[in-house]
Amino acid sequence: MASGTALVYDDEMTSHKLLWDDPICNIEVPERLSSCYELLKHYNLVERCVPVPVREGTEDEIMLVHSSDYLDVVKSTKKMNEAELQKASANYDAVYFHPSSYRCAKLAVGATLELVDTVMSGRTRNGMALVRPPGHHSQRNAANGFCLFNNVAVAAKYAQRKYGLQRILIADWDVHHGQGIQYIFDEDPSVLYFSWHRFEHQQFWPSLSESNYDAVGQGKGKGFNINVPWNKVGMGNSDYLAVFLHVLLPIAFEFDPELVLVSAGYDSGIGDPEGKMRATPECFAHLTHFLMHLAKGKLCVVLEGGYHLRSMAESVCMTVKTLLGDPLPCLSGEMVPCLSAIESIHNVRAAHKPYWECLKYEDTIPLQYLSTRSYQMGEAETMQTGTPLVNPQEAGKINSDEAVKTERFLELHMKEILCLGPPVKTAASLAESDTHLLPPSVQIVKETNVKGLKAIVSGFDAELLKEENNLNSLLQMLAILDKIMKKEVTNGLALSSIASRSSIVALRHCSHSRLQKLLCVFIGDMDMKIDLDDGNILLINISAKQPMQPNTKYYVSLNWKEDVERNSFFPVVLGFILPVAYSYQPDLTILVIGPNRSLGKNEISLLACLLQGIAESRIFALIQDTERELFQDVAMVFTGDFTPYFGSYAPALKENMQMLKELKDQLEQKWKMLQCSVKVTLTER
Ligand code: Q9C
Ligand code: ZN
Repeated sequence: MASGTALVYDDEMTSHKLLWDDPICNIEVPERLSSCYELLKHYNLVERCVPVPVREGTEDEIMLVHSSDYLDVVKSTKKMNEAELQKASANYDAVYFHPSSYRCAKLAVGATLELVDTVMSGRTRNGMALVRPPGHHSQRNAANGFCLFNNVAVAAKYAQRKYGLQRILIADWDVHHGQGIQYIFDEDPSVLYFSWHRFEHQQFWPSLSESNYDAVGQGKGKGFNINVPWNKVGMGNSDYLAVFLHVLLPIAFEFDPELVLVSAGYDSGIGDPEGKMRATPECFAHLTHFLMHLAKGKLCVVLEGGYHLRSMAESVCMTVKTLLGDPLPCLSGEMVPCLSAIESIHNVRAAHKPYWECLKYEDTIPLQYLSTRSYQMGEAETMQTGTPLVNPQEAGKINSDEAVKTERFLELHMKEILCLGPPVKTAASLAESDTHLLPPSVQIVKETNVKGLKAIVSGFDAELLKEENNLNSLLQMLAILDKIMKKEVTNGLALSSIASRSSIVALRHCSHSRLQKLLCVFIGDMDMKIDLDDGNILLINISAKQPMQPNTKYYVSLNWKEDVERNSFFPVVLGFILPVAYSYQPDLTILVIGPNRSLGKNEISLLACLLQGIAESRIFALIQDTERELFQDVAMVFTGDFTPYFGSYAPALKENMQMLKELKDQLEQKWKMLQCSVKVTLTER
């Protein structure tokens, strides 16, 4: 399996710059590139990547997307004087040319194609290209919004041609709509294009009606264009997360891409003067982490916008760190999406319902009228959206203050969230004869000097300690948990002949230590009850049996059975388990694979992978000892040696979807990340 992260960069792309005064274009500066690279060096991330040299994209490659007439126009600018450059620039919206623009634009295309080649050939698993000028606004016959050639669109066409790919996902997290990409693939069902963008009911640049949620693609491409309009500024981590969990990821897993390209603009990050959003750098770690689980990990991240130098550079570093497999910082802030974001999500899901199985049981209608009305009415909604970053009256004078404020915020914030991964990622315990099951990087734990086991156990399961075997495996399990809690390792796993009973010991042990909150996802039959009233433990039990207790905020039982080649568990993980887990914000996750597991390998690896996004990636898996193959799979997932394929999307039974919906309805006021639709009642006008 491919490993390693490519970094494609060349400082020659800093030679493209604005030569005259232009208040619109003056933010697209060479330092955008150099400051990202400098910070990557500062965090020692450059040396951990595989360096990939850039090259020029050829004319033929550029013409996969652009007309030869347009190519000639851009080419002609290399010999122009300043007056001619200005005149050529004025033919387009928000564009400047420099004598080196043509060369840099060709390098930006070539850098992106080199990244695709290293990932598609398996020389690296994933990678990032730091390029300028950006690409996603440029069109077949036009430069637009600082973009000359459409780097990512050319890369998609190139990957289709060279590697015969049938399905490519382009995820565009830049704060602007990449209308250029939308136009190029509008009728093409082989490229799924997703973009969220500041829209403000079409008031925001480029102010196109085709940026709205109802532009779903055309002809054969219907359903393969996803637009999420942001109708307010100030969107933050929970809003971005909600869109990934409730819109992009379910559709993307159903689409099942063979390659993922990211139009990675960081103007959607905090402090950006264009975006005015609030997502903090670690949010990009989480977005990256999600996308790493599609297409067997084949992920190419390509820089687009980003105009607050520090914010962008920190976010780029978070992206690269995550590509490298480092543990993720917790997503900061209250995990509650705002009403305007939920409205947008609702509308996109409604618009795409005809095209995607995963949205089939939505009973949604678009909220065009409600949305417009509350936009005009304002008050109630504003309260839930939070205070705007900038008071419009003072916007001009505050702008630079705002940049400085963000700078100071980030100085502190990055120190707070910086989690240096321990040198050994994974610890495990198992019998000597079984050590061949584990990848070599796993630390085998044999220590058994844990104090207080008797005290933990004797109160409720004295029988447990009578057998020597039980005692040893319990002690080893607690030693691993201690290592995780002391941050000596990031994650761990253990086999147990009594997984269900051991899990109770693990939960007790952890809640007696300094940890505040534990998430336990238990797959299989639980044979005992535990107290969950204090909120220290949230237990989700997935079992084929009927639940023995009624569902509450901290005890959720999901009656689900599944063990097939294909996978119908995506809506459960993305639409329920992860929203609840992210809302809860645990300090540690315990995944138990107990007796009579009702899920198969595909569903369990999906859970093991995605649960690594929470609790700073701290996770412990306790696995019934009859499940050696699963133990091996989870070990490979935890060390990061392997990105599994989770099986192709299969529709779930209608009654299962109904049950899931009822559960979401029941809990969405308690775990707010579950919200993905606005309930319209007849009493509302
Ligand atoms: N009144 C990228 O982020 N703003 N391009 C134009 C006109 C242009 C952004 C405002 C913003 C272009 C790649
Ligand atoms: Zn942008």
